[in-house]
This record gives sequence, structure tokens and C-alpha cells, in this order.
Amino acid sequence: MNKVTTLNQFIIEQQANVPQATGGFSSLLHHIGIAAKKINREVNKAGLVDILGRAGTENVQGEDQQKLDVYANETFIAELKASGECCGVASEENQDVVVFEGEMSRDAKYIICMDPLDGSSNIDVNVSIGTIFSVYRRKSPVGSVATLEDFLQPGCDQVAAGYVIYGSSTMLVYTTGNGVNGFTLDTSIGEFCLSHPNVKSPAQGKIYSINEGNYEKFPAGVKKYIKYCQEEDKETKRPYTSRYIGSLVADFHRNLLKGGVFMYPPTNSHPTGKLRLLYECNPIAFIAEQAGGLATDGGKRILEIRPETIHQRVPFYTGAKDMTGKVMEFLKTFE
Ligand code: AHM
Ligand code: MG
Repeated sequence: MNKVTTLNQFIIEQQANVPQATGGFSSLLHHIGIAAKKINREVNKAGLVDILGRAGTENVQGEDQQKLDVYANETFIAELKASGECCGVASEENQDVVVFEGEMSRDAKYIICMDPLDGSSNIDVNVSIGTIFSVYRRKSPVGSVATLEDFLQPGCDQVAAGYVIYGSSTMLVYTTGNGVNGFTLDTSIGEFCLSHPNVKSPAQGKIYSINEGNYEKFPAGVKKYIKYCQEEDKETKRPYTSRYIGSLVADFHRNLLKGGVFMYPPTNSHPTGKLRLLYECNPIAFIAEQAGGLATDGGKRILEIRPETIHQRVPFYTGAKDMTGKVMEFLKTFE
């Protein structure tokens, strides 16, 4: 039988490589894994809403039903607070940052930016959704309450980043800046098990992912690139395949493994792009780069953008190195 490495064993083994580690970071990751399992449990029940009750109604036990994204947000925040290793959270679900004022949390070294349940349009229709998270070391002194400055750090300062995909299987994929590793949830033992060690994305693939319904509003370079993807060329194995789920995590994950490029350019309705820098683009960009890929806003590296607000949006192009590079070439040529 093959040896199975659980997420917790893996975290402990990784910690052993960092002699000065106190265990705080490992504990934080452990708590993220627990939150993911709790959310997974509820996501799996989503199809039963008609039996168990809809959001805003009472279920058979007389408990109020919550929307899944609210549940995911509250579960993550409660878990991070309980960990004692996190002093605050910036979440897609909260207008302002949430700071933990308890004594243990004030002594914590880390802050988290997260999208607790991304791909909201897919929640009700049994299509893959995800959780995205990003970990930073705080800037404010340990012992104090976290400040906004702690959250407005560029993505290159991330200590760790990851996502959970609730798909045909549930997976947790993360990086601490030393490669990317993927763990699949074995529901029979309730553990994430290492299934995709040291993930490397192919430099060139065949998939392009974009909401083509917005085609008319795309920048000229993106329109030309889409046409390039559709043209026939034996040498470069075109036409490419178009795949778009509408869940960033699911679209990115597929492209990461198979080779592809994901694009969310500026449109009329979202002139600076739709996706959020802090808790969607930065964590995905960190993973993309660690797997050998690229992530840009069309000109700059995503990880070098200095955030100004916590819900800031940016254009986003990420995936296989050569494909993302080609998109940038088109954007530059057809400005
Ligand atoms: P959400 O945070 O409201 O779920 O929106 C983010 C999602 C991403 O997962 C996905 O890539 C994108 O929005 C899809 O947007 P669109 O439906 O405009 O193609
Ligand atoms: Mg989102």
C-alpha cells in the first residue's frame, strides 16, 4: 500500500525544515484545513435545501438556515479567531476588515485575506465553487490590534496562499513559496491527503478561459488574442479549446493542471476588471508563479501591485507561462 501523507503530517514535516519556527504558522494552516472541511460538509448539502430549508427559513430542527457564503464567512472567521494565530481578516463578505481584539489574537503574527465562497453564481446549481485565502505577516507590532496597513501589503509579501475547490472531489491546494502542493479530501477518514505533490503547470497548453459574452467590451489586444486562439495552425496546435465555468478557483485549477490561460479583462461594467486583488488575484497569482506560470494585470506582475483599498479590483490574466506571455504581447501590440 502506498504511504498516505495527510495535510497535518505534511505541515509538521514542513515545519521541521524551518528551525526557528514556533508552530504558530503550522497551527494556522491546520485551522484553515478544519474550516475547509466544515464548509465542504455544508456545500455537499446544498442540493438538499428544499428538504432542509432555504436561507432565511427555519429547518426541521427549528434552526435558521444561512446562505452558504455567509456560513463560509462566519465559519472561517470563527476558526481563525479560535486559532489564536491570526489577528484579523479581510473578507469579500465584510465591508471593513475584521480585527480580533482578544489578548491571544493581539499577540498573533498573521493576518488573512480571503474569499470564503467564490463563484457565487454556481452555488445553487451544483457547479464547483471555492475558497481562496492569503496569509501575511502583520506590519503592526505584536500585542496591538491589527490595522488597515497590515492588509494593504503587496502580494509578493504573502507568506502563504491557497484555495479549496469544492468539486467532484474537494481539494486544498497551497503554497508557502516553496512550490505548490495539492491535497484531496478523503471523506472516509475526514483528512486532506497529499495527492498532487509539487504541482508544475505546463508552460504551454490548449485552453483559454474567458467570459466571451463580454467580447464587444474587451480591449483590442484581448479580442485579437481570442481570434488567435480560434485560428487553425498545426504547428502551435490551434485552435485552442474554450472552457469557462465562472468560478475562478475551478477555472484556474483546471488550467493549472492541464495548461491554459484565464482572463478577466476590464469591461464596460467593470472598467478596472471584476476580480479583487487582495483575496482573489494575489493568492491565485502566488500559486500560479510557484507552479511555473504567470499572473499579470496585462502590464504589471500582479504580486507587485501595491493595494490601496481592501476590495480593489484589477484586470487579471493568469496561467501557463507561454500563453499568458502571449496575451501580454497582444495587449502591448494592440493598445
Ligand atoms: P463572486 O466573488 O461574486 O463569486 O465573483 C467572482 C467570480 C469568479 O469566481 C469568476 O471568475 C468570475 O466571478 C465570473 O464572472 P462572470 O460571471 O462575469 O464571468
Ligand atoms: Mg469572489
